[in-house]
Amino acid sequence: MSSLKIAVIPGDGIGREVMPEALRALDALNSRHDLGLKLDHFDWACIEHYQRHGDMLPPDWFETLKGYDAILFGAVGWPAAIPDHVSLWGSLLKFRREFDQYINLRPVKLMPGVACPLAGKKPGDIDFLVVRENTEGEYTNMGGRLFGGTQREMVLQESVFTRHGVDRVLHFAFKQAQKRGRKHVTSATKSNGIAISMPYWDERMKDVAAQYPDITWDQYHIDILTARFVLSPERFDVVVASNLFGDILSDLGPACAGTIGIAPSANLNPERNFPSLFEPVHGSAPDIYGRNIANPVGMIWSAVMMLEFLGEIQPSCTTAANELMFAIEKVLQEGPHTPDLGGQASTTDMGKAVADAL
Ligand code: GGG
Repeated sequence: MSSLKIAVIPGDGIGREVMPEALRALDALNSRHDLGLKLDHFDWACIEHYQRHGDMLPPDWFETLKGYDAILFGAVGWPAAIPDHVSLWGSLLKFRREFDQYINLRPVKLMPGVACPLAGKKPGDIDFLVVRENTEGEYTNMGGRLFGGTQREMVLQESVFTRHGVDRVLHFAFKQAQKRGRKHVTSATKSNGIAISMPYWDERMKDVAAQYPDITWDQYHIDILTARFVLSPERFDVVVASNLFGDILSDLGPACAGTIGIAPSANLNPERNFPSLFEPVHGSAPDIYGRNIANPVGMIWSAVMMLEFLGEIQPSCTTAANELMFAIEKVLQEGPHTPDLGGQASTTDMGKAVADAL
């Protein structure tokens, strides 16, 4: 059996606390199923690496990582030391762009055992996928500042929407809908206010949708869509959105489903020309770092998504993914729970409980 090379990057803040819990579960599964996972650790983060070298990553990071089968990533950001845009563009966004991880797949699900803040919703009512465009859109570092420090100060920020980039994420969303029960895609734009790029997205949506007659679809302006997420989340199946809108929706969705602490994500290069990256939706949360109270489930569930992805090349990983998901479900139902879920357990307690449930 060939080995699967995994690069482990805990990153900053609570990324360093939740990552060991995902590794605890992976270690158990690796020996039980002989998965052949070979894990290498990289301490590339704001504290230490940036402070010592003046950069988030070493110059040879691309060559170092490109041969890996997957990257397991914790979180990025330590704004007390490094501005957030410097750390994000210096690491996570480099991975997404240079490894062409153009899909950011973020499942949103109300799980049994998790209290829903929306009145009357039960498991099954909230179960959709956010498909976020991940390499272009509003996330650019193109633009500039003119007349700095004067009354005429002016700041410009460009967005980029290419036909290639928009079409491929729309096709991916429709293909995901084909695998699901309700077979519906919702597109998020803001075409009345953002008058060039968003009508273009709508135009491509109409064109791509016509190629999937088995899938129904609709589109909303992002403002009313956020209201619908809160008022009637059961209407959504697959939601496809630009980089910024997808980021916002994939924080709002898990918050509607109880906690962002359990939300996973997969940054995919579906063609497997480069490694894909798996990370919790939450960030580094400096406000709670060091207290061992972060929910480890978002990180562990991201490891499930990694195993599912690897399962297409090594079937034993699919079995392991199913077992790990089952263990997460058990702990969400029975506890112990971290404070975001109303409990008093530590990150370590909850992570150990997931590993014990395997
Ligand atoms: N684990 C995810 C993480 O560190 N997120 C930080 C963040 O702000 N990400 C922005 C993004 O996903 O675009």
